[in-house]
Amino acid sequence: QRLMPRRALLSVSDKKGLLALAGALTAQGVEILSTGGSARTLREAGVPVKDVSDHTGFPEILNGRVKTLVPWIHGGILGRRDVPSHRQQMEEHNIAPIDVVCVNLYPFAQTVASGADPEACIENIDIGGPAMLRSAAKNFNDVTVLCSPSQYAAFIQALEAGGTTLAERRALAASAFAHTAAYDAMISEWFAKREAESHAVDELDNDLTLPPSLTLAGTRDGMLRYGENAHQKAAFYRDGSQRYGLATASQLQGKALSYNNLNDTDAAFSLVAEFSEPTAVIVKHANPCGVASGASLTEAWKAALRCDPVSAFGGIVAFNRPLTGPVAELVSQIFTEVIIAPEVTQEARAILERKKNLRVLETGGMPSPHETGLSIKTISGGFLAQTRDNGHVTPEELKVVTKRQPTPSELADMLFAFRVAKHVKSNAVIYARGQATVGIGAGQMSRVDSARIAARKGEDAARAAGLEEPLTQGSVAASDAFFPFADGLESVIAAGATAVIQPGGSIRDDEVIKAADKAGIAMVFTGMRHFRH
Ligand code: 93A
Repeated sequence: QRLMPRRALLSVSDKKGLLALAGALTAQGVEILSTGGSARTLREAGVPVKDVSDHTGFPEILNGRVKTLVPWIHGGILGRRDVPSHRQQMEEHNIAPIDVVCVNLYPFAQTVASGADPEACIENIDIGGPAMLRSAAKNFNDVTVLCSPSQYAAFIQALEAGGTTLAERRALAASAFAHTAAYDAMISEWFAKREAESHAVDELDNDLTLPPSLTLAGTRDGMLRYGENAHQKAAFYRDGSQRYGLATASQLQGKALSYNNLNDTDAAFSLVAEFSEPTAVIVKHANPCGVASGASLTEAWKAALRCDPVSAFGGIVAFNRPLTGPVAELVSQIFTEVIIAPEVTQEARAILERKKNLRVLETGGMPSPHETGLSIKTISGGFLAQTRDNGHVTPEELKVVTKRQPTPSELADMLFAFRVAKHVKSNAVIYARGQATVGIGAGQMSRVDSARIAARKGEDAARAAGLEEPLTQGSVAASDAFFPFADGLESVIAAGATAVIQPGGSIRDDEVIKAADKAGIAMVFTGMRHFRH
């Protein structure tokens, strides 16, 4: 049984096929109601049309956000013609039945695809259209619903045949619900994507917020897995200030560098860059545990490792010469976190490749230890900035303060040890012999403690090497700052040092010099201090 409509509501964004549809309806004597733009199109084409606002007695408001969301429209669509109470209530409230609803929705997808701003996308979320489609589809018993121009032709044919059948209306209802479901899915996807994006941005921002002054100093090279500890966020910023160094090195292999790796590797490479002879440095917790120069890197490596083989486990190793196969072979005998060198030969690479996790960095050259630069350290509520410690003492600047003059070899070792001291956390006391550290005492609150720890390291190393005499016997000692009392000096004398290098400048220098003379050792003042904290 076909149902001939008496009233139709046309509200379409896509005006395609609209005039043909309206013409067919008009030909059957169907009254046409229409919303703003659709009504205008029809009227301009000479199709008789009644504005929805005239029909409802209620204007389109809120820039069209509320055009059809009124009882005179939804009541007209949803009211059941076969239920007397519905008919009665419709009459009571002056609600005229609407038998055809033809709607196509605001072009949300096209708006998004056009790259429109979010506000425009949101304005293109159709509310009234889907509401009418769903009302009409729900009441398919009495109402025909059209949601796409592709459905018009069949509908026009049905009209000409006396109206739509129930089966046709039910099929159209199914299409309408599928259409609104797909439409909502599109919107929900768009929201979900935006949520995910905004969370990603939030996360990045919350990850690490640096004072703007610091952010300007460098470009963030990406987040590190974490900071010094797993609960700290961290990132590496490069400021482009160095040509050959950690920041410009290429990583040849191994796991990603961690915050502590970077910090330690920087310490190791800055220290090894101090020396012009082939030199090896092993660092743990940003302090060296072995430094040595030699005729070859092999010699240097062996001597550096001898200083503290226990601490060297899991260390950071730096060289100032191309890393060759034989040296790579030696280094791979102990567990190492990072190796950094100006160059890594093909032979060395092949050897190191066996250790999958070992991080190997090639810098392409050595930085100058005299480079200027800024060193920044944060403190609560701000940061401290200073020029980097690029100071160094030449043999001519040394002042011998004892009766005994240092021998040329003592002098060479003292200069070596003082250069190492510059890279050891204060209080630093270093024993060296034959251009190799033999005891390093770092980061103690008392200089005497640093001296004792360094001496003990020399004893341990000797024991590990199967030697009777501690390695500090006959060594030289370097102190990063002056000895405030004679006790520190007495401690290094007790460890077997025959010559001492220190800045001098204590008000008790006389006492300290007297103790040196009494022991018959040589002592030189540098006039330059190398605190490092
Ligand atoms: O802004 S709406 O969500 N609120 C409404 O009340 C409403 N009624 C119809 N969108 C509404 N429409 C939509 O307007 C239709 O779905 C159609 O896409 C469009 C037709 O508007 P016009 O006839 O003014 O071009």
